[in-house]
Amino acid sequence: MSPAAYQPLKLDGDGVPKPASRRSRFTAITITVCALLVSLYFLSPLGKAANVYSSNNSEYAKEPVPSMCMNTAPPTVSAKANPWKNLNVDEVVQLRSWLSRDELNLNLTRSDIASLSDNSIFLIENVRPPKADVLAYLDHDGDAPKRFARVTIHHGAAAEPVIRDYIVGPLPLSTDTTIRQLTEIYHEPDVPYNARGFAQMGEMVSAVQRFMTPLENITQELFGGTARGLPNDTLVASGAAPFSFDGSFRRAWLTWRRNTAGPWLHPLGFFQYVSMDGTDPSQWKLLKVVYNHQIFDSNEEFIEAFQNGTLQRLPYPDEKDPIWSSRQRRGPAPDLDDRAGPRSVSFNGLRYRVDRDNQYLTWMGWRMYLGFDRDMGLSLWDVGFRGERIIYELAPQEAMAQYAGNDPVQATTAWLDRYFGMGASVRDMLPGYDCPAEAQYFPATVHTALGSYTRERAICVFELDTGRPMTRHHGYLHEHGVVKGYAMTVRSISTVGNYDYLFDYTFFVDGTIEVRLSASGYLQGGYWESKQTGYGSRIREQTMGSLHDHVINYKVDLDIAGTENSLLETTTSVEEVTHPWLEDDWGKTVLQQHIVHRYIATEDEALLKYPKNFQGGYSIMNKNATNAWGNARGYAVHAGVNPIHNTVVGSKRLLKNANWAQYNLAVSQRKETEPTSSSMWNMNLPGKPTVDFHRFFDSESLDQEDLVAWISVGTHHLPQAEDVPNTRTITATSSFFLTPLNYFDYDVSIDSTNAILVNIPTEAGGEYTFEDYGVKSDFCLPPPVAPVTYSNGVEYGLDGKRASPRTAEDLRKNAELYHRIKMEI
Ligand SMILES: [Cu+2]
Repeated sequence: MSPAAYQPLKLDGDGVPKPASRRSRFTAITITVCALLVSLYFLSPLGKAANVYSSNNSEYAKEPVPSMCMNTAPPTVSAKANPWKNLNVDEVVQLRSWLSRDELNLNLTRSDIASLSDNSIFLIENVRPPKADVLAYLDHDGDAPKRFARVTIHHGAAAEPVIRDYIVGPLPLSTDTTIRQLTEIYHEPDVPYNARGFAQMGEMVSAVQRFMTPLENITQELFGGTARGLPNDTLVASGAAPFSFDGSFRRAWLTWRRNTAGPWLHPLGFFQYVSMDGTDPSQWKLLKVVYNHQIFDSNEEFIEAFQNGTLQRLPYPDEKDPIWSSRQRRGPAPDLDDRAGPRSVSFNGLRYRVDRDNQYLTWMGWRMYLGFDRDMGLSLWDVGFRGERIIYELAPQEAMAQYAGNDPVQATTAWLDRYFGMGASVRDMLPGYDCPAEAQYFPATVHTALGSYTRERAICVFELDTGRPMTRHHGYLHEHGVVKGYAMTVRSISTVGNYDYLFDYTFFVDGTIEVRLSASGYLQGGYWESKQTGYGSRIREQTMGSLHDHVINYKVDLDIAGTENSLLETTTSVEEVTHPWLEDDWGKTVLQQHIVHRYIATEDEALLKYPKNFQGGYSIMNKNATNAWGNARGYAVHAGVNPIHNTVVGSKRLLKNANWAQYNLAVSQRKETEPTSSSMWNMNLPGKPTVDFHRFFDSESLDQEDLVAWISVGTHHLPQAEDVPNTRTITATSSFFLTPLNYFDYDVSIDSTNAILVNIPTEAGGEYTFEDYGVKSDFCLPPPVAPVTYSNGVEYGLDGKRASPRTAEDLRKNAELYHRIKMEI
């Protein structure tokens, strides 16, 4: 039995709780019964009053008992219609039907039954409207921007199969609606078919079955498992990317693993290199087999070596302790860990307002709209503070992970996870675990080739006492006090195969924003043997974690006092100077530091790294807007945790498709034709990327122009035993801050009334008094924490009708195979 979680509190006349004195078992039972009765009263229609104390006739009747906290829903706010809201399911269904009309000659086959040699729709979603239209709408009461859809079509039936994007609109569909190819945002007008995304994995099944069936007896003997396409298969495969260099081929290394909890940590050291060239899977070929550093050009050669005894074998897989790679608890729990930990409760009611329909929220002077898309999930728009826009768009762009190792998969893997879709990989969060118990949730709807789905808990919002003062000082003349360190976080989590990405946007009362990306989930484990030394760390008998870098890029379209901004470089250097007043014992010179400001004139100088020792930094300023002290107003990019960039530059598998990863930040002129630093096809086109980031930088002026900062975060991931079972978000995390730089005339957090000012006694030995600006925390009974519930969301077929719930096996296939090309055959 656990000890009592807390001692009941007595309340004195002014409602201040005091620790309980002696209590008998009888009185403890009595107060429990009283509290229950009072709670029932306030839950009944009679008990409407909030935050008042009540009493009854029992022994404890004289002691006030708090009522239930009544207002647990967030206050509302009414925003203009969200210009970035995604299309709804009906609109997408209507668009599919509109696109299928004969007169368009698109010759489309339903995506859920299309083969690779058919034309089919891969994606339909909203187009983000031009900024000028949105600003006219939001700032000048102009018309709502016209809505358009972006449509991605796989032209598998073309003589030269190709992928094309189209713009369809305006919406809603009418006789004015037209379709045209979207090329202006890409550096290559047509996307090679070999760079295509996966709609479903069926195309791989038959091919891989051909490659594995002849090996059934051998895999049983070497690995204790088989992959025959049966429900009880014990081996699963995963492909490594990229699949192509320039679109002229589509090939992948498959690595085989045991089909158990956390299969990513159960590699077998068995690899097959397969060709997926062309649209006929029956023609796909097995090109190589690699096992224990022995290379075979065919299955037949491999079988021959196995049968004639020349195959040098790896140790039989370790099958002991199957829970080690699961998330089941193990080991003794720490002292007092049987008690639930603390949770925060907004006793006075939530302090942020929401407009659920428009996915809009405000908190402590902040405002923002939320957007959500297939490629990168959550994005923030029109982020303002104290009535002024600071950021037009804040959106992740791409997530890179480049590996190293002495095996065909780890040595060649370079993921760009936009390919799999951060939005498509968003999962419902676990209330009270992924976000604090009182967090509010926003839904997101994503459209895919096979239909649409809505997840109710795709985004959470919560306010938290950071437990650390925003500012404080101890002093004597109205100098002693604290401003509370409250923060509001907007979060979304995407599980892309083995990894879980936590996207956090945290807002502070001084005008600072922290953008943070944390990772958890499973390592992409490699097979441990001594030749892997130097490429990671052994984490189990036959498993290693492989060395890799993560770099994630964000688009930050800052608008400081308008759209005309400049890029300021600040550096501090050391100087030795002579001053006339230095005629003293210390000599005539002094060494000191010195600030140098320089505006960076053009994009040519704007591919940037943080200065050594962080002596200075970069900020977006408006030269024509000054604060009261004559300083240009601005926002600084401040490095947060793990301010790294990519280590390996120039590798062929990331040659030109993720050049932003080389820098901590880069600043370019904002253009409608350069909306994003990557594309879903970039992963498979390192030699000929659809979006070539370096081409944004073409000598254009950065002097009082609309600027975009492309800011990266990341981690050098040197895996270790503590990555098992899952990587920890406390160190596998990276962030940057956007913080006011002479934007205000003073630190505006001092305006907060959630603060205290200490008055020292006027007489010696007198009592301290406090100014708390009338803000007092209420005392009410928070509602019980609701039991955890979970949902996989609502799925819609291509016809817009709700699909039947999936079985666990089907859910797993649908999630994992799509995102990490994991196949069960
Ligand atoms: Cu990692």
